[in-house]
Amino acid sequence: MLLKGRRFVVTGIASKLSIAWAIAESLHREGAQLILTYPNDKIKKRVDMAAEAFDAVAVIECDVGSDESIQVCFDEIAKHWGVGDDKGIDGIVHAIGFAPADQLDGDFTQATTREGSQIAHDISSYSFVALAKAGRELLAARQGSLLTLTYEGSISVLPNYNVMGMAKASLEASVRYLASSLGGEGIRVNAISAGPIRTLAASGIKSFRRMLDVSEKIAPLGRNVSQEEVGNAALFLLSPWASGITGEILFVDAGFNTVAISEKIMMMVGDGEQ
Ligand code: 0WD
Repeated sequence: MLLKGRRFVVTGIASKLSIAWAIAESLHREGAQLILTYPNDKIKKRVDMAAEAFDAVAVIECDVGSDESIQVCFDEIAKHWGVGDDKGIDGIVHAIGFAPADQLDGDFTQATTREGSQIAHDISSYSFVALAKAGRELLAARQGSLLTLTYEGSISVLPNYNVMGMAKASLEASVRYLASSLGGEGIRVNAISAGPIRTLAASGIKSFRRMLDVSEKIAPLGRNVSQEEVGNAALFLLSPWASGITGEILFVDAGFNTVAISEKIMMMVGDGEQ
């Protein structure tokens, strides 16, 4: 019960496979209270299921593409956790990413458009800053922290990840700027760079299955990571055990990012023998 009595807002649950579902599960296991958000009525049912499973305090609409929706959501959060001597929240989880499907299919130079790029950056990157703005006062009241999810595509090229690589690079920069901006108020800001995991968002990336196969061959652990492993790392970063950590991008990817060329890769390209 590491987080008994602590309060977290979790965004980005779209199904039981969502990374946010596993994060909520980890937080709940350790006794945390949760408020879950959903972007629209289509997703609400699934978030209601999570709310039941994790005994959530409330389920609130929050479309991060709209400042008005974010404001209404945080007004609602404040009704639960913004009153009394112990007011405040201990953490906000941002597990949101989106780019139009045509942006994630084919040659980067050809596929990327101005509109696609704007949408990807708005929903996948700026929205983290928007949540930080909206939650600032409540987070400061309890020295809370912000956590987002990023991917290796921000620093290295992966097929079809395209404009999402740009958006994730921007998101990671925002982690550092937010950490600097909010550190004086005791608010920590971190990210987990997760290895590839089969979820709804991932299925929008062309050839994602093949990427899963290849990445498990390259990763030092010889496998991909699970939602639960990301959930447990999130639990650590959101907990008092990580009180000295901010502005950090923590890789939870079975070591994939540490490899440039390994013996295994040389074997794979038929170059095993000297
Ligand atoms: O391999 C993976 N699955 C990885 C995912 C590896 C590394 C990082 N990530 C990241 C994603 O980029 C994302 O930032 O983890 C985060 C969570 O993604 P997920 O768990 O893989 O995907 P999913 O279960 O689909 O949840 C993402 C959700 C949306 O799902 P859909 O499938 O409906 O697009 O983000 C939410 C929505 O619930 N979302 C929004 N929430 C509020 N407002 C909005 C929005 N405008 N748009 C999407």
